[in-house]
This record gives sequence, structure tokens and C-alpha cells, in this order.
Amino acid sequence: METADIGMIGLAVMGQNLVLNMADHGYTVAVYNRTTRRTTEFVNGPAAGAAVIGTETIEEFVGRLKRPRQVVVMVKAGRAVDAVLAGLIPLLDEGDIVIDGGNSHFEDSARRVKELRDRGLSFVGAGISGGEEGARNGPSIMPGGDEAAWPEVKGVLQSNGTPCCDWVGPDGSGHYTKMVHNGIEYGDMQVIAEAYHLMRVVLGMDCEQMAGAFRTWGEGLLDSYLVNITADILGHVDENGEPTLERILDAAGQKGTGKWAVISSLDLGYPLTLVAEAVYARVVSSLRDQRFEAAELVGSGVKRADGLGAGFVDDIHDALYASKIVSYAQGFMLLGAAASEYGWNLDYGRIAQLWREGCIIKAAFLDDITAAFRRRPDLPNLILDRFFAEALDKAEPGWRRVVATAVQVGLPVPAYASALAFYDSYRSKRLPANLIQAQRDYFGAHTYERVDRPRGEFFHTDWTRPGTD
Ligand code: NBP
Repeated sequence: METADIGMIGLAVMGQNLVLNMADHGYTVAVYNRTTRRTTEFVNGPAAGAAVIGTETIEEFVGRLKRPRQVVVMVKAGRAVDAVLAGLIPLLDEGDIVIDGGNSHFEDSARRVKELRDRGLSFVGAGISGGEEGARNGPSIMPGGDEAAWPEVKGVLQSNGTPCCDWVGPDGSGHYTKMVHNGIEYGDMQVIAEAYHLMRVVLGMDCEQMAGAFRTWGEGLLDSYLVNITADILGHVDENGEPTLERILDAAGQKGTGKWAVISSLDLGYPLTLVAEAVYARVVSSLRDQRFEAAELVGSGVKRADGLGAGFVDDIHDALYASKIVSYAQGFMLLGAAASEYGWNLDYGRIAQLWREGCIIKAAFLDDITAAFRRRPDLPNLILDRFFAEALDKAEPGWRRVVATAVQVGLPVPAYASALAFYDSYRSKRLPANLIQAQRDYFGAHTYERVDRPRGEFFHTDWTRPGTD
């Protein structure tokens, strides 16, 4: 009976494409899906003629795998993964390896690493990005968990020929990195959407003109997958020759990984403000009926601004680029905070390279991030790197003009504005937090430190009796 090098559980869009990719690279893959019809259709359809073995039961599936077994699980994150593991684990033997390639929460992955280790098995939580196209032709893969498994699974995970898969670290660090990637993806999409909104409303550009602007940007500093697909989207016309984009309802969906990143940032006490704004912008967009009611009641003040020349398109470019730098600076800060909290030793320059190809946030810009971390591996924030400091300095005038103009005409730019607020806060020697401390001390005797005393000495004032400390 023919045996397989590796097994895949879960044959929805990601599982199917990963199987075809592995088969292209010389691996024989056994496949299993809860609903057998999906397996049959896949084996007789897209996988016909490929080295793919369809199985109908989990027992048959496990029996077809070479030992030590390697099983990739590609099902919906959460309970489905636990359900699959509950059926799979009792059939496995010591030394077998399970790779969860779905968008699992990093805490679930950390738990599963321990659970499988206790049973003599290895668990790898591997975040995979790139969607259907990436899965088929070479995704970005962020594996973490039981490091002993890495030499065993490295071959197949890196087989798609891209450098965008390397070991991240222990526990749930692979899925944490994927979560931050997804948060950054939310941010990248929002900063692009704000540029489109400004061009469309404030400058009155049509889709063809906007497509041209994005196409030009995609050849420069903003060279990235998302900017390039935005040019394609803007250039797409329907059967009547009308822009397809204009027909799409302006209410954005989400699956939750951006929210997870923001929750983690709050838990760790680190700012991820641009991603948070991007998540909330989707939420506000989805409140469409309320937006209409409010527009009727108080009016929608957005208007085209006069007197803005072609230079304003360059300003928008600079606002986008600067905001993107801030977003990545915050994302890498968060990775650093997680590494300290969970005891991971992460190579940030390498993580930037994992995102360089194969994933949704792939961009030339990631090479600059790798270079910054190669210059200083413990860089606390990209803004402290000379290259990015200079880039922000150069972009700042246009960035400010864009935010100021948007505020004046009433067009929301939450990502650009919050990024600018973070940039201004982060480089402030003095913030108004002294007043916040005084208020806290006034109403709650929370005490405060003083500028003229060493850190760690705490003072309390009786604020109702002037002249006392
Ligand atoms: P889905 O996330 O849509 O999940 C569908 C798969 O999960 C099917 O194979 C389904 O089996 C299986 N499944 C479910 Br639902 N509940 C199950 C259970 N209790 N036991 C066993 N199997 C169960 O698939 P996908 O879009 O291919 O994504 C797979 C993973 O990859 C997810 O974690 C996703 O977040 C992640 N991801 C997706 C993308 C993307 O672009 N789609 C990109 C990157 C990562 P059935 O056929 O019997 O219902």
C-alpha cells in the first residue's frame, strides 16, 4: 500500500492549495477532511493525477503516513482544532509531529505544545499567510513551538523555495507572529483606504486617476502587494465599463486576528494604536444604518477641498508611508514586549524577512526593517533607527498637511492621525501625564513621582490643603 510523506487534515481553500503545492515539490500527501465529499471532490478534481492519497476515516489517514508521522492541520481555528486533535492524538506514536497551520490563538498553541509534549508528541503552531495564492505558490510560514520538530519539518515547510519560512521560537510564538502580521495587515489596508478616500473626496479624482497614482506608488517606497492590488482594484471596470469598486458596499468585515493583536497590546501595556484604529474603522463602517441616520440628522460635512494641487497626492503618499512606518514600529515593539513577557528570543530582522514574500503584507520596505534590526538587534523601536527617523522627518510636513486638511474638511483619517499622535508623543520630552498623576493622587491617593527626585520615590499631596505635601 502506498504511504505518504505527510498528511493534511482539512481540505478547504488553504488545505487544498497547500497539498497541491507540496505535491508539486515531490511530496506524497495523504488527505482527510471531516466531510468526505470534499475529499472525494478534491482527489478527483484539482488533485487528479497528483501524488495525493484520499482517505475517508482518520484511522485510514494515520495508517497511510510514513513514520515518524507529520500531520498538518488546516481547519477553522478554535474548537475545530481541538476536535481534530482529540481524534488524532490517540492514533499517533511517540515522535510524531502535528503542525497547526491555521490562524490559532497563540495561547491555544502554547497549551497544545505542552499537551502534545506530555504525550511524547511534537506540536508546531505555524501561522501561514498569503491566502489561496500564497498557499498554492509559496506562502509565508511562521512556525513555532516544539523546536525538536524543526529539523524534521523544515524540509517540507521550506520546500516551496521561498526564504519566507524559518523557525520563530518556542510555545505560541509562531502564531503570535502571525497575529501581529495580521494586525499590521489591518493597518496597511486602512492606511491605503484613507489615501483612496482622500483622493476620491478631497481631490475629486476618478478611479482611473487613482489607479495611476497607486501604480506609480507601487514602483517606489510603497512597493507592496497591497498597494499593487489596490491599483488593480481601482482599475477594474464592470460589464458597463463602470468602476467595480464604486458598487461595493462600504461596510468592512473581519475575522478577529486584528482584534486579538490589539487585545494582546493592551494586556502587555504596549501601544498598537494604528492597528486599533484600523479595527475600529471597520467596526464603524459596519454601523451603516446609524451612519446614515447621523448624516441625515447632523449632516455630513465632507467636501472637496479647493486649491489643493497635484502636490497633495505626494502629501498623501508621505502620510501613508509615515503612518506605515509607525504601524510597523508599533508591531515590532509589541513583538518585543511579548518576547520579554513569554521568554522568547526572537530575531526581528528574520521575522521581517518572513514577511518579505508570500504574504499579504509583503513589501520591499521589509528589507529596510531587517537592515535596521541587523544594525541594532535590540532596537526598541524602528523610530530610533536613523533610516526610519530620517524617513519620518522627510515625510512629516506632507503628513501634517494631510491630517490638518482632513480634519478641516471633516474626512476621517483615523490611522494617519493616530500615527501622527503616536509619533508626536513618542518624541516628547514632556507629556501632560503629570496632570493625570495629580488627578489620580487627588481622588485616589495613588501617589506620584517627582521630576526633582529619583524614580521609585512616591509622594502624596493633600490637594484640598494648599501648601501641604
Ligand atoms: P476554514 O477556516 O473555512 O475551515 C474549514 C475547514 O475546517 C474544513 O475543512 C472543515 O471541514 C473544517 N472543520 C470545521 Br469548520 N470544523 C471542524 C471540526 N469540528 N472538525 C474537523 N474539521 C472541521 O478553512 P480555510 O479558509 O482553508 O482556512 C483554514 C485555516 O487557515 C483557518 O484557521 C484560517 O483562519 C487559516 N487561514 C486562512 C486563510 C484564507 O485566506 N482562507 C489565510 C491564512 C490562514 P468540513 O469540510 O467538514 O466542514
